[in-house]
Amino acid sequence: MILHRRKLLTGGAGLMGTALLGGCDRFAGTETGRRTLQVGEDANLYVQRLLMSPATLAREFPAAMISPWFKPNGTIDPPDRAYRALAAQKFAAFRLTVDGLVETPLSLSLADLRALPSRTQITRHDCVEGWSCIGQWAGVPLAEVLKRAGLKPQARYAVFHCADTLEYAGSQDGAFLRPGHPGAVREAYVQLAAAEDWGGAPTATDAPKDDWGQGSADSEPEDKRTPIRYYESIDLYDAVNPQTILAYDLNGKPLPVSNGAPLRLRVERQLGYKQAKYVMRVELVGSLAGIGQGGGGYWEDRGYEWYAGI
Ligand SMILES: Nc1nc2c(c(=O)[nH]1)N[C@H]1C(S)=C(S)[C@@H](COP(=O)(O)O)O[C@H]1N2
Ligand SMILES: [Mo]
Repeated sequence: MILHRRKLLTGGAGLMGTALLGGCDRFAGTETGRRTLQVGEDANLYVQRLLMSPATLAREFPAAMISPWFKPNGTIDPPDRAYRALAAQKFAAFRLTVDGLVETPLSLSLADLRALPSRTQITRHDCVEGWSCIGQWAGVPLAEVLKRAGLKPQARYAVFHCADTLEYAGSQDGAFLRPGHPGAVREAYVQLAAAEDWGGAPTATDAPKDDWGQGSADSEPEDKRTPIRYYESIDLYDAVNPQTILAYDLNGKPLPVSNGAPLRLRVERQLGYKQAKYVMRVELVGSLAGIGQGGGGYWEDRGYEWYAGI
């Protein structure tokens, strides 16, 4: 099969926008193992090759094995006013931004996302801190979103920008809210809430709740501090894996706030901290150097592995 470079680069049809996916069995297995996309190589060609080889999938489980309760961890109730204003309106005004190295930047409502092809999977979530839960996730494959945006040839990574502040840059006050490890995020919020008004009381409870519609519609006040919000990234190899989805449902219901409402990443062959919750923006970049401190994620910039394979 001959791939025409120019054809693959034209607009939104750039990624997978052809009938190439059928009848390519003879290429199966030629792309084994992980390989990093090289400088000067075209993201579209790379992605085409990936899609022609069998995907490595995480184990999926029967419905009977779904955990009765999916333990929320890290941020469970973002205190950020902009997020709370969205939650107060049941995320009616939510828009996912897809931008960076794409041909067509997108702004997608929840209805837009639900209208795209969907995938449902029952998988096990493994937190780096030693607990697991099995849940059923439904969402739109990230590949479907990228197909509509169209990758520019220089794209190498998808970066997920989240709504929840974990700390303030260079601020003494930020020390209140600088968790030392993922399991400490919640306690940090509780301490911060006691120290100042965050426009809503973060809770320390694990109780599952139907929490859409809560919060305050107040707009974010002027704040001279620079919030550092949660961020994560994956390479294109994981981005186009069929199990990599932007999930909007957990166990057949819209995601609760505690598990990342209204949209969170599932990248099933990696650890819990890669599963970015409260995703507001997917940015395609050529390098992670300009993201946070360059490690590719909030926890990566604090010493955790970028490739958190399980
Ligand atoms: N935005 C955001 N995403 C996040 C976190 C967070 O604090 N903020 N914590 C991570 C960690 S350490 C884990 S284990 C999972 C927890 O997801 P859950 O709350 O649905 O169990 O979310 C990950 N994604
Ligand atoms: Mo975690």
